[in-house]
Amino acid sequence: MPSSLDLPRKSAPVRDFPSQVRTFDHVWKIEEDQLTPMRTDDASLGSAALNVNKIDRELFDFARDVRDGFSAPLKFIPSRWLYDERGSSLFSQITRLPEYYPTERELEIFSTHASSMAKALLGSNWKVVELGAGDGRKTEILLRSWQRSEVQFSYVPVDVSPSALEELCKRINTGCPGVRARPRVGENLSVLRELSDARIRGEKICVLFMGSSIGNCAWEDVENFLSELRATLLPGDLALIGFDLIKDSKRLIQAYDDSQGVTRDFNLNLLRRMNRELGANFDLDQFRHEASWNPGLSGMESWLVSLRDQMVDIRALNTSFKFRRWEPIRTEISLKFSPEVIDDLACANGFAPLARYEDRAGDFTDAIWEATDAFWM
Ligand code: AVI
Repeated sequence: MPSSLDLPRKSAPVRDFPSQVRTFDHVWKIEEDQLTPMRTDDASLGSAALNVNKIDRELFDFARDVRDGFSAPLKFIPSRWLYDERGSSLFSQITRLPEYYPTERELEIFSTHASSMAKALLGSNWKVVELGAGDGRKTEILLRSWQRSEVQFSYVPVDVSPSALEELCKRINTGCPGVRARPRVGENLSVLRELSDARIRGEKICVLFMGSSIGNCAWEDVENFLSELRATLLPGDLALIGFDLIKDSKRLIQAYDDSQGVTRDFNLNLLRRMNRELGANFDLDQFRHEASWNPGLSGMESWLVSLRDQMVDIRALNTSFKFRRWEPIRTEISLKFSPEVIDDLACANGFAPLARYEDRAGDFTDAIWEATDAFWM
């Protein structure tokens, strides 16, 4: 996500909160008030109040992004909002679809090359920090191999969703006995900054950012994210980043518009979420999922296309938006990378590319970069 940049999240927002705060009336109230931040340090507020605060912030951000995105000439919604609880579960299903190759390919890369990757970590003490931690399928393979290779590390998964982290930690604690996961709830880069500042003498950080989540934004946001990432690290720290490689656009379109319609449901779920959380009245049958390849962007784009002229009310914003017949809303960008661009991104942002691993079909790559000392903000 732009600038403070925490890229789109693959997890559900905070749960277990008092249900009455999840109403559009509440959001509207904080819209009017310009969101006066609540104190989070007041013990007398208790944990329920802290949860309310988090939910307020999340809903406020959602309402603001919808307002801004629907007011733009080409309507868009940032893709982080695709991941409510149902969206996260649909994304999990997507990763198992035959057309959606990236997850299987990255699993193959880790199964084949994790022990070779371990060589870059031997001889130091590491904090392995996973940003936007997923369901742990890939992490488990990687960490188990690094354990076998006798890499010295602790593991810190970071996510905005406590429930997603809980699931992940269960998996790692069972799958990798001996690795103690120390989860941290929060935004990727702010947590990473805290961890980096608090490191003990001699400890190095290895950031994991898998699944090509780095591609879910505009190119300038990729650059912003990488330079901010580098600014949180010290020379000698490492980043292991997954990139989906550029390929035949026909395959890409199938991957983002699968035959079972799971990606369609995933995309349309955004309208369902706006109805539920913001009091909108989208008719899901009046929008169509489309996925297109944009060669000028080197990226896939996902859209929701209006099938007729229609007005939609959004009570949280106390306003209505007009959608013309065939008018698109952009809901996601998934950039695709070439090996040269990946190396250029490293060098331009204060990293030295150390190694790159591809799956046998050449669909996906994981790059290991080292933070260099020649970097100034
Ligand atoms: C999470 N992210 C890397 C996925 C992607 O490929 O851009 C999200 C996704 N959207 C539709 N299918 C998968």
